[in-house]
Amino acid sequence: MPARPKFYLTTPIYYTNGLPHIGHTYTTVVADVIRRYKRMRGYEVAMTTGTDEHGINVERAAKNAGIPESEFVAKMADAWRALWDELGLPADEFIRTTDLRHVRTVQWLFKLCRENGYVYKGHYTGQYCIYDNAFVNDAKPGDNCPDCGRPTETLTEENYFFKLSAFQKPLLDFYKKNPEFIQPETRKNEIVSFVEGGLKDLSITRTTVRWGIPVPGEEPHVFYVWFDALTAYLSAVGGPDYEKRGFWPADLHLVGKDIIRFHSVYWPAFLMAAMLPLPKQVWAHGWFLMDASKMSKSKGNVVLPRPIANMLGMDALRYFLLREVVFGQDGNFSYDALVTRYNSDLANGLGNLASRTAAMIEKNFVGKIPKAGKLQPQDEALACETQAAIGDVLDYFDKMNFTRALESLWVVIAAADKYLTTEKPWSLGDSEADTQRKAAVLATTAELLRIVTVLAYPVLPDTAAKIWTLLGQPGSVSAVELEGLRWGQLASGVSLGKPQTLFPRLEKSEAIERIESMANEELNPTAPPAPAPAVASSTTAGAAAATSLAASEKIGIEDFAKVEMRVGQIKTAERIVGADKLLKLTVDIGTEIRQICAGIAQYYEPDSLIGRKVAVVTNLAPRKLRGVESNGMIIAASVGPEGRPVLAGFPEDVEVGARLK
Ligand code: ME8
Repeated sequence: MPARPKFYLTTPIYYTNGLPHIGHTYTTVVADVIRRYKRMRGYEVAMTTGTDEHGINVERAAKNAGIPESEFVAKMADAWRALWDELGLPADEFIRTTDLRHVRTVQWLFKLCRENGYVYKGHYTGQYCIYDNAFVNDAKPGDNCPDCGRPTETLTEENYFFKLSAFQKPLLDFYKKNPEFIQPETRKNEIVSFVEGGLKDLSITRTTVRWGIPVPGEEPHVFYVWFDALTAYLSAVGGPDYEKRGFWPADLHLVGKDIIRFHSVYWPAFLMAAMLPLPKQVWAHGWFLMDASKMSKSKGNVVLPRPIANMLGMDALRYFLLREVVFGQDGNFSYDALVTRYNSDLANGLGNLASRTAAMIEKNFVGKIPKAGKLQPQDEALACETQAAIGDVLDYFDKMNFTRALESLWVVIAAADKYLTTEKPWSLGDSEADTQRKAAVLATTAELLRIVTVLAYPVLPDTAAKIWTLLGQPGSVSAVELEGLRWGQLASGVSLGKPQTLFPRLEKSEAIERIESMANEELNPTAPPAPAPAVASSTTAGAAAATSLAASEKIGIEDFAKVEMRVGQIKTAERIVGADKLLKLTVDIGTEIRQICAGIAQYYEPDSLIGRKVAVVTNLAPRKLRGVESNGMIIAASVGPEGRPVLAGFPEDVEVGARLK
């Protein structure tokens, strides 16, 4: 058997001073989709992701955590790796920039660049924050430090420089010869004009940073940010021995638009200087925004992947990320749009088509896929439409136009729904002619479903595997070769697998409240669980992972003392549009008036609450519930199997603001 061609793709090597949010998940999901797609097209694929572990920010974060840097980054790298595994996005190569194989590769690359005359020692002058011990990029004399707000000082230190200026022409020539190197086109134009504007040499080592890869024989120099981080792509597939593995040069670097310049200017220049092969393509996607701004933990607008995967299933999140926003453009993330798509496209669309097709075959053909027999023009028309969609979808996948690929598939699903509605196989009787007609209609629908399933696999791997089993098809759907996918290959006579609900329909507001509640718990792990808006568990797709202390586990008084509770008095109360269970309250806690959301709307009329004295947890981190900020928590008993909230109160009159101990 001839060796399969190799395909190597990467995500960025993510910083370890935080944990993955939906933005990081997006890039990694796309990488996984391409990996699965390329495997179905006959490639041997390697996908690298990893962690960027050096630099001043990590030095600081470790100091805050009171542990050595090496311990801090090891914990963070474990957490990143574990989350990718849990979400079904495991790396083929997980590279850490503290791995020895990476350290050696960076030092080797530096040696090559230096031997070829592209590295020199010089002095870097910039604004330095003596309190944070770091240079402040882009600051001018007189500017304050953006982190601590204190004045910066002008400082000069010895650095190694990379002669980036020597690569202006070689880079422009390279872009011209390889017009697809930078994608999408708009980004390419930006980069070309940036390079045409002239390139300054780049400082690639620091003597004021301690936590980094040492420059051999040149201590205290350590490599600085991009020379270190970008090289990880090469370290992951053999470093100096890259030829043995055969995966370098990379076929595709997937990045967000924030780091396109480093990947399409610095990285090819470093490799040119070292006379190493250059990657074939850099693809920059846009940002997922929350409330039209970039996500950040301090703004409280970070969307986490795990609660969504737990509630809707990872396939639903993958589908949404790829379907909602055209790859390359920015888009807004909203739970509302997510659950809407889940219900319309997955539950009512694909899920419904699969389950009704299987149910009709079960009922009419004792659960065995019938042979199509004699066809009518409308059956053949649907076959032609589906066959044509195969070419379109593959073409869209090749062009990384995932939105269009999925749209095309859902057009086919809609055509099948319409076909069933027109042909009405359920209204046919048991005569031979009617039975033959039912066989033709159901075999046609099952064949369409088989093709949709194969094509959807890269985006919906779990669902596709389930439908494949449901249709009783041989082997694994992931092993189907896309090259040979044609109408007419459905295995007939085989028995259907056990029916199962693929995407149970969800009540939107309940689903959102549940996701938000899980996200709040993940973001504030020490906070006691919110008076959670209860969700009927029969509607949840995944195991909702609400972790709380086991009833028998004891805490010390010092743990209890961390929770500050006070007597509060409710001043106003109103319902929140679109959130059936939540009330928005303003509560006087003695020192201030707080806005607090409480999941009690189904049991308390807003007006009945005004003036009521309640127990309030006052030192919870603020969080958003259905987009409304909640700054504290009202204590309520949870009564009965449905968890009916009953507000804690005070039989004697108490002063507002009194502390509960
Ligand atoms: O930049 N929308 O790491 P990083 C879409 N260590 N994608 C997003 C996103 C959002 N809101 N937020 C983050 C670094 N991303 C360097 C990279 S590579 C040699 C070194 C994704 O942890 C997107 O891929 O800040 C972006 O480029 C990347 O995460 C930045 O991750």
